[in-house]
Amino acid sequence: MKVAFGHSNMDMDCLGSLILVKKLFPDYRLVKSNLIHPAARKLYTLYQDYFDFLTPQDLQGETIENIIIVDTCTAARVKEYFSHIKHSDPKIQIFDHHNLEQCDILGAAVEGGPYGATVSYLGKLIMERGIFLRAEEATIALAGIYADTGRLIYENVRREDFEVSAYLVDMGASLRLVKSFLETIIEDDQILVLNQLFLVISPSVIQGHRILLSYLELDDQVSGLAAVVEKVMDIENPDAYFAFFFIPKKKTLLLIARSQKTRIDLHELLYVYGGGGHQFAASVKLTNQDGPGFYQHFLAYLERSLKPAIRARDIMTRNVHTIRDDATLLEAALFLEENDLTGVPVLDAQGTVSGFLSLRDIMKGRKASQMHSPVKAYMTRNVIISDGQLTMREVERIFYKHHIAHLPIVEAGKLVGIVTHWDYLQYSRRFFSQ
Ligand SMILES: [Mn+2]
Repeated sequence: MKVAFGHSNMDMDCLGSLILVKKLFPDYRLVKSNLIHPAARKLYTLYQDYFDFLTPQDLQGETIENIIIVDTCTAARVKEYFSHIKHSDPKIQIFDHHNLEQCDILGAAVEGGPYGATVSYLGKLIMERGIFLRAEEATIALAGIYADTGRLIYENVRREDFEVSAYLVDMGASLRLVKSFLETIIEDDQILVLNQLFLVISPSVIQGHRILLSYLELDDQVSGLAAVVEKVMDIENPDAYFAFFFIPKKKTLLLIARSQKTRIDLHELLYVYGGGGHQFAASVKLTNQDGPGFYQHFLAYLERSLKPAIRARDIMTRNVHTIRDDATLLEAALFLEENDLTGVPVLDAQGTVSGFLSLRDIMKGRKASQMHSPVKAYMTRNVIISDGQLTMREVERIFYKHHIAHLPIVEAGKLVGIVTHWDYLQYSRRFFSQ
């Protein structure tokens, strides 16, 4: 017998990968996990016939020659299947997009790459072999890519994710259905928790990061809490969110964390407590806990452990071009052109920033035929300046609020740098909101 399965608690990438395995390797039977991830439950319920799954229990007593594992290379995540596979020495082939070097499934051949989803890797094979898919199969597969890539916007996205998505749309994948499968807040108790969270979340600034915290006691376990936390994240847009859920009667504490800054590495932060995940999403479950006590303890830990946020001084351009306020507009125009600038801080005789001169100001002078007038006659006098301590969020706000493209940074009365749109965009591109 040849079988294929994914990790326990199957998600949509897992299900999408399995549907493609079935096309690529028709002589394999698919095996389902006894647990379906809440986010994949709707898709699974509606399409279970297409998979024609065996259960892990069905493997009992069978001789298994070949196994394909999708979407994981971690032994602990496929234990529920192997505990039923006895008296077999199967050849194992893995298709995955996680950290393949860390594979701990012994003797397995590992194939894949750093794609956004395992579906994308298998989809490439499907494309290379010119295999056609039914609209239903294409829809299931596309849901897998969209789920694992946040609709093709997460940092893990590669061009292959787009290529395979395009192919799946060609094969008739329904974007309308995919969208409905991606809706993660489905259950009434999730909505209830969402509403309760808005009453208890407290924003705070730790090491310059905007951090959201919440502590909520629940009567019992609620499934799909991670989706609720992500919803809050979407709406509130903090740098990171730490949501504590405590079930007093079970003395169980669940901490779900999400971040959108590389500087706040959640895996690293929660690893200490035996939890983990990855950089931007991690969780930890603790038993035998005093809920409020742990919450307080964790706050102190955060204050100590968070790396300070990037500030204006870290990204500003240091050697700032400036112009004296007694220079003529003509000189200023030439100066800007020579240095390829759209604006420049103006200094008075004492070297203090007294204004800002932009191309627009020069234009006004040109229209009035006043190019021999001094800069100070046409410069903008109410310059918005700041010190280097500003966080990136504050810089961004100043740009929007005052419609400016240059922010001179002044410390102890001296101009020490300037932050422009360009600096900000460079930083966002390279560091993704540090
Ligand atoms: Mn995956």
